[in-house]
Amino acid sequence: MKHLHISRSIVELGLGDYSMKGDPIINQFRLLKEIAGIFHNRKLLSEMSQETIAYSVQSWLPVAEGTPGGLFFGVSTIHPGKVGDEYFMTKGHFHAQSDRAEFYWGIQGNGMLILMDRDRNTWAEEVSPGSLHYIGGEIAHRLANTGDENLIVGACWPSDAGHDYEEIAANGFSARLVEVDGKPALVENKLK
Ligand code: S6P
Ligand code: ZN
Repeated sequence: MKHLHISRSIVELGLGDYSMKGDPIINQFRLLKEIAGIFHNRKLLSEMSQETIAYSVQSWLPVAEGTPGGLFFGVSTIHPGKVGDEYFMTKGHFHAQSDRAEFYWGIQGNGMLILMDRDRNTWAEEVSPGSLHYIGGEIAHRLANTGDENLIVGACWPSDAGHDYEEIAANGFSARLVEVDGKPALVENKLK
């Protein structure tokens, strides 16, 4: 950062598919075998190809994780597919600093943002290109792809939010998003 110096940004977004390009980009892939526990029908899942990529996440963390006052940026791509009648989805999490909020926005494809509060009330918002979603603090969030193409979703969240995956890993959401009569529906999920 030199005085009077002009440069390009170090990260660029491909506005077609929103792929992020640049040095500091982190690429993560979640295979079915790594997230098996989130799906209801483990037997069906065990008969599917375990190496299938369920979703990938590109992120740019311009400051160290945990830094107060900074922002992180990410693009999540959830692949189309189902385990039985349950759509491919992300693990889902609360934020570790649980009052930290987040924005999501739909870029490509169709899906649902599944939300759950601390009292385990669960609801969902439809995600499609241009949909914008404010996820308040204390709200667990998860994306599911209900279409037949990739669901691509942008995200921006505070650099000190962190992730708490444990509560969802232990108890799940209180509802599952499944296909009923050809359409997505939330159905009650009993505590394990
Ligand atoms: C981070 C933000 C997203 C998710 C991504 C994958 O706070 O909500 O970048 O990390 O959608 O979901 P998950 O639940 O596997 O982290
Ligand atoms: Zn989050």
